[in-house]
Amino acid sequence: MSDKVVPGRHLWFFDYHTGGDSGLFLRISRLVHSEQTPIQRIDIFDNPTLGRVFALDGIVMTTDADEFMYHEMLAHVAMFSHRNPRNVLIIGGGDGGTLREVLKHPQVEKVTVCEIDEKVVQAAKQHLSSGQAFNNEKVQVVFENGAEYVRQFKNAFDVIIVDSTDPSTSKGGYLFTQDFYKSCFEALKEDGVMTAETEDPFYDAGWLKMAYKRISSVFPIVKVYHGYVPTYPSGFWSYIFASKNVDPIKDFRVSDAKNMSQQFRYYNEEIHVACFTLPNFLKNILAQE
Ligand code: AAT
Repeated sequence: MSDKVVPGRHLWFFDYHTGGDSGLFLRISRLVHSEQTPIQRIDIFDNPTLGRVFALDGIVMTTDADEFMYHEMLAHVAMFSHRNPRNVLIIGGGDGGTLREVLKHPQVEKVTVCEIDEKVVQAAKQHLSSGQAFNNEKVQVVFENGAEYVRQFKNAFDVIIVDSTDPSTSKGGYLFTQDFYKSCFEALKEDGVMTAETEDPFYDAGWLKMAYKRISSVFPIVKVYHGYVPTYPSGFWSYIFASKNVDPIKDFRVSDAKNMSQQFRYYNEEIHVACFTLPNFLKNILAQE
């Protein structure tokens, strides 16, 4: 490649992985929105290959091209494991992607989104297609730290979905504590289920291990599953399913998932089962003390 600056090709975004010695770089073809909020830095820009990119504190949260992979896996593994998910709480997720997926389920009567940063929701409504999910009468939005908010509920929700930033970005750390998981356990009904994003098991295995240990100290059923998200570190993404007595395979509403399958671009009834099959390196991480 020439070392000359080509006009219009000089703006780049660098997302440093934890540790700072590897990462992802993306060309910016158009700057859309940048803002420092009291919580974090929001950047939204366009990339010719990935479409619109949304980043917080310099870390990619979503791109038009692959956000469906992440949001479908976070939402539908929980939603199709629950017998009748009517009342759903999403913690984080201010971009609206998880919300959009949850609202595809006809049983849903109410979805509460508890996002710590009001400015994320405002920017998403204005600049992201996922933000359009907030225009739905079943949705209630609360701007609060999810770890505080969830404490007030006992036996209230069918499904809780934790769509948080990583433990070192903005206030994501609150959503990886044992206290928070305990509050989620209590806020769930007896047949309730939780899913949480737990980062990549390659660069940040420590975070997954920490979340797994802490969730396992609170919930009797805890299962790690995985999916592919190309713009997240390593592309190999982990999630945790947790419940009091619901098993994500035995209790899986397979025919409902099959019937709704045309609405999804990543998730399907085969993936729902296959995603719980873990490679050995990942099993070993979870088995470590
Ligand atoms: N669905 C898009 C992907 C995200 S966004 C995570 C959201 O969680 C952000 O909008 C952030 O403001 C919000 N958040 C962070 N901490 C809290 C908190 N304590 N309470 C409520 N909301 C919070 C996540 C992508 C993760 C993958 C990349 N590492």
